[in-house]
Amino acid sequence: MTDPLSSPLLSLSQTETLLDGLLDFYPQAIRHNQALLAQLRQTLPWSQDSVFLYGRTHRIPRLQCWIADPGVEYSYSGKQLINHPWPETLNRLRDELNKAFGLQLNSVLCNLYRDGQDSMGWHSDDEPELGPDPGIISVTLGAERDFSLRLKGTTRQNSKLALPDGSLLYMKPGMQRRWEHAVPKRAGVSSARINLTFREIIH
Ligand SMILES: O=C(O)CCC(=O)C(=O)O
Repeated sequence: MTDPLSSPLLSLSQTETLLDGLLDFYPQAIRHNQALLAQLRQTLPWSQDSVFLYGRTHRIPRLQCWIADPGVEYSYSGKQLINHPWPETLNRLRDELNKAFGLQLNSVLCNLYRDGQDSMGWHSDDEPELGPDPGIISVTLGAERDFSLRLKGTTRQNSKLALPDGSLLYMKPGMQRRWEHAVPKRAGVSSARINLTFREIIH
């Protein structure tokens, strides 16, 4: 029998362009999303890491796992992530994304939001390892959560987008220079969400 997860990318035909062309939203891009979520939740080596911020160590409010080609390393908030090898399914998805978007993605940061109490604070993906203008692909599996956006230098949310199960965002070169994003807590969400941000680390 063919593996139902052998080709996870479904369709990139339905798209909405936001933030003056810096963000493309594909609401239904991934197939077998529920099976993929269950497989990744069970098999990835998730951990709740700590970061050093404002002079203190904090446990992050979610689980995460860093997967990358050998030797590809990444740190944020003073913490170097442990590099894990590609599972078959994510490697295939990465290959499909590279072909579809003309990128050279060599890593993926996986985040597991166990329920609506897990979250991610305001930031932009602008670490030096990503180069000055990265293109980043973000895939959502499971519970719908809000993706909040604000212009750098402002303190209030300017825009938000609800990201449904199986959706994909292409954060294009230029977006990380101008915009910050966050995934706030959401009351009433009791199920899990996995987010996969595929990145190209430049050495
Ligand atoms: O979970 C999300 O949609 C956002 C993830 C994110 O911002 C990140 O990995 O840097």
